[in-house]
Amino acid sequence: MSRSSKSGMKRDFHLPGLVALIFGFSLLMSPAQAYGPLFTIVMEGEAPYFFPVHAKVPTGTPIQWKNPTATYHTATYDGCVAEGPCLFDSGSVEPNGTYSAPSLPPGRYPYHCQVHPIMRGLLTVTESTASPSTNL
Ligand SMILES: [Cu+2]
Repeated sequence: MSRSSKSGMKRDFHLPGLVALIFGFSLLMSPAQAYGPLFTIVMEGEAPYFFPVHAKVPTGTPIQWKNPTATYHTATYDGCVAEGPCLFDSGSVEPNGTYSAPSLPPGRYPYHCQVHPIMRGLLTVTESTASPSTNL
């Protein structure tokens, strides 16, 4: 399993900042909440297939898809197979593999899995700097 996008980490934190950082990372490990530098979307073998199925993140947040299943999946922006620009396409993400999205401007990005068209998700990148949310 490869990890990336740790560029937000710095070593010159004062102690409260360091504690906040560690707390942020522990929240990141929980699938229900994701604060901090990296927003993770989990590929799943059953509905809703992408979790959270509607991810809403502020612009600039690194976004990663993680595949803990035993089969290959993709996270392919719908524009890649329809008319329009192909803003992101993971290609095949192997079991236990990850894919990091390129930085995206604010907007709505419906995407799907090319291997399993039933797998559909929506990524919304907002202009605000509010905390990431899984709410609609
Ligand atoms: Cu799939």
